[in-house]
Amino acid sequence: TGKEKWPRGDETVWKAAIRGVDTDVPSITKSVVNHVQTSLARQAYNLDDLGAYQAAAMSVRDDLIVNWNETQQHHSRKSQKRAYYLSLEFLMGRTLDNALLNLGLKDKYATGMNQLGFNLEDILEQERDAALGNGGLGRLAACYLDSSASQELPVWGYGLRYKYGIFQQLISPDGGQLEAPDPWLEHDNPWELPRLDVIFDVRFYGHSERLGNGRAIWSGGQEVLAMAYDVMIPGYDTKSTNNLRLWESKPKRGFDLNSFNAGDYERAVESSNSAAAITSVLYPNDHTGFGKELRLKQQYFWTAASLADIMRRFKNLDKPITEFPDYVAIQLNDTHPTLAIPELMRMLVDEEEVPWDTAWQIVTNTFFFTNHTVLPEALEKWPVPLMTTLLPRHMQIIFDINLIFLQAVDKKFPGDREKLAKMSLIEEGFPQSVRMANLACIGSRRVNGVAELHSELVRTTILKDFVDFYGVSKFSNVTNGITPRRWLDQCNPSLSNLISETLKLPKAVFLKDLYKLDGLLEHIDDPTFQKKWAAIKQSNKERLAHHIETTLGFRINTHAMFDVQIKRLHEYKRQTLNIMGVIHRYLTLKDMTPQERTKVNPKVVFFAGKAAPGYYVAKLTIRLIVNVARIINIDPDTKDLLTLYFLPDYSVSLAEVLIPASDISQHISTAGTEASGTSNMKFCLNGGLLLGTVDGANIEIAEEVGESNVFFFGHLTPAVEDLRYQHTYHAVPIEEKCPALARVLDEVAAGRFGDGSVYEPLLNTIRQIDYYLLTEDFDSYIQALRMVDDAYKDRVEWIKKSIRTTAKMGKFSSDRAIQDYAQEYWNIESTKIE
Ligand code: GL7
Repeated sequence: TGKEKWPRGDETVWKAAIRGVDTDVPSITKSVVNHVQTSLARQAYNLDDLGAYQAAAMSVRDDLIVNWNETQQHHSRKSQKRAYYLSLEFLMGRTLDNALLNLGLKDKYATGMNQLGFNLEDILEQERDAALGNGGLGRLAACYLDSSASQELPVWGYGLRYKYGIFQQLISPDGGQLEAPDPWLEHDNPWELPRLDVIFDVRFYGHSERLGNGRAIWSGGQEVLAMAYDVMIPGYDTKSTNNLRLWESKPKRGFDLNSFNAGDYERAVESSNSAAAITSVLYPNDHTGFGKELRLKQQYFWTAASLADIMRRFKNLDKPITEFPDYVAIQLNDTHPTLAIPELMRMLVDEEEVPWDTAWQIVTNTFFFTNHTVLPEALEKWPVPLMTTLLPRHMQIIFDINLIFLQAVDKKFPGDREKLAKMSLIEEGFPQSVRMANLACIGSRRVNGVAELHSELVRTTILKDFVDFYGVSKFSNVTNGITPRRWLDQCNPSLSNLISETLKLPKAVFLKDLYKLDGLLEHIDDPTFQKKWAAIKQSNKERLAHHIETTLGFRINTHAMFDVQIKRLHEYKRQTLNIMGVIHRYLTLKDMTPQERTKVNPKVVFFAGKAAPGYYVAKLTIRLIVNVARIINIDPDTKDLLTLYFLPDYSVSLAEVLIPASDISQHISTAGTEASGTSNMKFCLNGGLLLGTVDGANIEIAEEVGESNVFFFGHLTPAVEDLRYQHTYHAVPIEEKCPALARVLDEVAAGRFGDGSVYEPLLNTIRQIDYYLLTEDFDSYIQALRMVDDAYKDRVEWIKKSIRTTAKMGKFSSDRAIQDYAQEYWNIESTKIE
């Protein structure tokens, strides 16, 4: 406001000394060298690329801190309502390149580093990915942070600072997946600021004593400390810089002094180790609700610390507690943070002495819940005995919420016992368990799915009874989005430049309003533009080939069509369908005469993705892919026409090289199983075409680009249930239903790609129940692949499809998605940081 008094000393001296963001090249080199000398304590003459990266990162960080401080002060001064995005995963990838782009300093740093004898591109490669996530859900959170900051919205992320991110994937000599830890913090992380002053106590175990007035006292047990690390999130083309706060667990006492004095050193450090373990590792499972005690501990630790922090910030505003929802909106990214609901109840009722009903009013106006999957195995359930031991007060609160809720249900649907049983927060069984999705649903103001079809499935399947109870308006859709800064400008700078030149618009215009890409359609028939477009795709294919040759030693034919499937290995995503399709293509090629083969388009198929370490069938699929590659890539009859690569250790950074190089990418989940998918959007934004099922966001992509620009195949969602029923009760032998697939399976079993018996369990998933319906979709899949081949032969048409696809991606910017959340759900406003 300018009215505050300068706290101490001479204001003019302070003001002259306060650092602004100095953006001229000499200031940049000065700051980098300064960090080399002081922060790194190294000499300029023996600096390597890693040191240069670290110094450049710290120099950029200085700028971010200035903006970040100003942004936070500004939001506080204006007492603005803020939104908090609680996510157990933030899959950030690398930061330096993104920060430079968002700050508009990339060229200047390139020049400055060049003057110091370094190549910026090489330096960028030194950074390790921050891989605090499994896949789509975690990367979505990262895109949403970028969009929030870019749109100048007061949004914070809250997550955990795992010491080890998602495991590194190695391929063993037999072709299987091996896991190694990801010690990503080994080289120090310049992008985080430890906040020694932001520390909270978090309690586990102990006992809860009811006081008779609705309140209780929870005491005893184990207390650990949550310490904050702040990660600055720069907006694009704005000063606005948001915060991602990650919690680290620490022991409350370094060690137990009594045991120490008694000489029992192991015992002395035991509790300290158990406290530190809470944030030691990211769980490498996705789409699974199966969790262990440590996972529940992580969830509570994180939600308790985050809520304590949010409450403290709210209290600084000096407003009545009933106004909490006017200043705070909390988005629950899937059910993982659902404990925030009973935790806020506990804080309000037990600590703030708010009456139960008022507290529930506050809670249900604060939270918003996003569901990310309808797969039954992913619905989180926690055993009541575990919850009672670990969080005795929360278990009481959940029972109380349930009692009141079920009374209301009974009133609305008198005597409908089945409904009560289905809607209860407690699932009967041995033991009983707490249904987290039900709790998230009733404790939130709104519930949303992540694509139109998915949101409809949420309404009509997993949360149907809740729709009947609350009415449909509580349940809506926000289709996912991706940030065009990283997924166009950063990963494909030449395409971004061409778009800018063609539209005659500065990049900042279309990178902030992606609908502007629509203007490309005017140029779609211009042969010069088409040539430039095709040349960029070609150079991206060469960039990928170069990357593969330098990292793995394979030489890739860049004149072939590049066909890419990159995502977590999961049966529902059907990498098996793809590999069976590859084998089918191989067998077909083998059956051809040399003359016939001359008419075939060469193709290179890429796979990448990790399997959950305990997911046997998924790991077997990787092994099959690798071993098929080993055979077909050296077959002299076919190797010029078909090769296959499994690229190990898929990551955000690898995606940034793969996606711009793709001609066609595969999104082939069984209809109704992939909630949205987000890489489909990334491929399309980079001019890659899509081969997919009528599922998730594929449908909305087709609505935008036109069905003739997408290669669709397979059964539709409504058919899936009936087909599964038939598979169970009226199974038709695979030889009859799908001879082409039967032949492929037989070849695998017969040992054409190494010991066939190894793959029996995988083949049986298809031969027996075939839950994911490969036998139903295989023929139409092969037909779709053929259509892709035919379409690719007409290069001009293909390029036009590619241009059209990019041009119609406006809807899929995460800026649009985050605006939906901000306006429809959180009710927060943008503010310019001057
Ligand atoms: C997922 C969905 O499977 C995926 O389709 C979606 O795009 C993503 C983000 O909404 O969320 N759900 C889920 O549990 N994981 C996902 O990636 C792990």
